[in-house]
Amino acid sequence: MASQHQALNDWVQSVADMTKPEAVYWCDGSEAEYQSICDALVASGTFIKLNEEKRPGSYLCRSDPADVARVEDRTYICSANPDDAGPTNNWRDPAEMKTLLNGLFEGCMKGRTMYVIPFSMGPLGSDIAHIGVQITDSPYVVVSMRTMTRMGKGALDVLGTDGEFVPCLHSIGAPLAPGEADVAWPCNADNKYIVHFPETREIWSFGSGYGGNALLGKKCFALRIASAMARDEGWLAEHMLILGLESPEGEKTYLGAAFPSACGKTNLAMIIPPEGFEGWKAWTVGDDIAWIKPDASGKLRAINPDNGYFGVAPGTSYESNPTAMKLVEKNTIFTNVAMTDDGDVWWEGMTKEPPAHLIDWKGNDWTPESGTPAAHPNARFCSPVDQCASVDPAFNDPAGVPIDAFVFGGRLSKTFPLVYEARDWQHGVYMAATMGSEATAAAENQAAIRRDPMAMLPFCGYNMADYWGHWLSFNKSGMQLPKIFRVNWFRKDADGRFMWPGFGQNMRVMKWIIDRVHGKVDGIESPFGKMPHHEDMNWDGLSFEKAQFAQLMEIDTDAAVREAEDQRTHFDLFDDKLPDALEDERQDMLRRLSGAPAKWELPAA
Ligand code: TSX
Ligand code: MN
Repeated sequence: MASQHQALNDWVQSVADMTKPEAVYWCDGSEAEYQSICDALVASGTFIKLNEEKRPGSYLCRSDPADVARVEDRTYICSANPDDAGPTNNWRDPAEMKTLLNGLFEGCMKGRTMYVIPFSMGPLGSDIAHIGVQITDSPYVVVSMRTMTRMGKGALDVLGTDGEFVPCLHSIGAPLAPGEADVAWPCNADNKYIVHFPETREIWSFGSGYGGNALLGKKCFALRIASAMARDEGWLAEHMLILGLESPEGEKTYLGAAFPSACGKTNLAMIIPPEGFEGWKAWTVGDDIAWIKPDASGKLRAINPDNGYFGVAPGTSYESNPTAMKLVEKNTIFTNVAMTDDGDVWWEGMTKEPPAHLIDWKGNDWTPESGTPAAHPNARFCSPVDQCASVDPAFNDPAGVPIDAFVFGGRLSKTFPLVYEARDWQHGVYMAATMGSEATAAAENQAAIRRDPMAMLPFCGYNMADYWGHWLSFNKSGMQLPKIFRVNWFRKDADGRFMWPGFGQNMRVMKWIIDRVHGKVDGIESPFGKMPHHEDMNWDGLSFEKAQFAQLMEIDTDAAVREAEDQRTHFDLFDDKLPDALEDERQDMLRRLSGAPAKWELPAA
């Protein structure tokens, strides 16, 4: 046995007895180990080595076309009481689910190697970090976990002889009979189960090799299980990027920001200050997940539990996110992107003109006339954090970084201004609990908001209403709470054009936010919350007139009332579990709107 930890060794042995692999291998996390597994994946046909000149140290992997994304309808929260999973999760009885899983896992690794992956989510030994051990029969998962986590011997050392770890059991569910030939992406077509036991802090995942279904440290552990741990222990596990903004004077302010998918979260995490922000720097702590704990003085401190980026490739370009493009220049595992004739990668949105010929994500010839996407829309890059040019110097600081603001966003074409600030913590929790994005524009005049509270809808490991209660519970004496903001980069004018240039220009909004944090500017009271004066924003390098800004910030009172009424159907889902404070805030919002003019506008001076 390769560990000093008896309970871990016993668990590994019991899993081997159940799954019956051909071999058991303990990962040490070394470079040599990574390279030899990548070489084996090339030899077996799962990986294609990319052109060493164009994309050094990088590989292309094509998944089974039926195994391309997280499977939310096959994702379960198994708590003793269904109320503890809540109406937004799939619940199953823990004992019944264990029986089902035991059946599926029996002999499921026959003919394969069972890998044991000790890993730390967060800096090794940090008080905010936690240890997991993933067992998997997928070598693709092993090399991806090495990039995405602090994996191997260091994690075992932290674990010692009796440390706590979250057991993460994964199988692709595709045993090999003696002599049976393998396929490039084995998985289970009939049975996929992504199962969480928050009360015993266990994860069992069966049947899929892809992303969040299989790299269990990320969504399964760092969000679903960790959110339940955080509830019990008084901290927060959030679906947030962490961004550090440094002024020319060297003052540094960190914020956490949560957005639903397709809002450009990774782009914001790697924002480059535009013209007019000379001397400013933006630093990336994380692009996806934040673990946030109050310190002894009541200040919230955050770490990024990840050690790499598992980002959506399509849409990423030197124009939209040069830092991400440089990040993936080398030592990157690409999954389901297209391959160029010279052994490099391509995806939709990378260049204005597509190449004349590609091999698409399914391995077929592709030309611009093909009429199908060359890369799968959920194609991914998996790259190590230290290749990110903007990585924050405090990325590995075990103490984390102090958080001064939380920012919540959505993709909303109407009604919602560019930025506004919560009146207090409780109002901010209400703003975050009601956030969401427009369901993709099918019927333009009836764009319903798909609610995604705190961007945690698919990731909260317990009842969402209790989660809101947990957020509200931070509002107590002795805490130094961050200010809370809502932003919307996606408002459109009557002609359907984006009213805000977005991308690097969002730095102007970020600067107003940190000026508010440091008490350098006032906010104007509006029915939604506090808003910036035009003259309190830095407009150097961008012509954005006062009248244009007023339009971007205006509130159509009827539309806002309809929004507040629509929030009631969202709240109704949670019955009597809904914290009273949130309904109180909704009523306050309606009261403010009842006293507002038909069209609320920023005051002229
Ligand atoms: O990522 C985006 N961000 C955040 C950047 C820090 N995107 C990309 C879409 C999400 C995947 C955006 N798209 C943003 C944004 O702020 N804003 C928009 C909308 C937009 C699109 C194109 C333009 C402007 C705004 N083009 C021109 O103005 C020329
Ligand atoms: Mn995410």
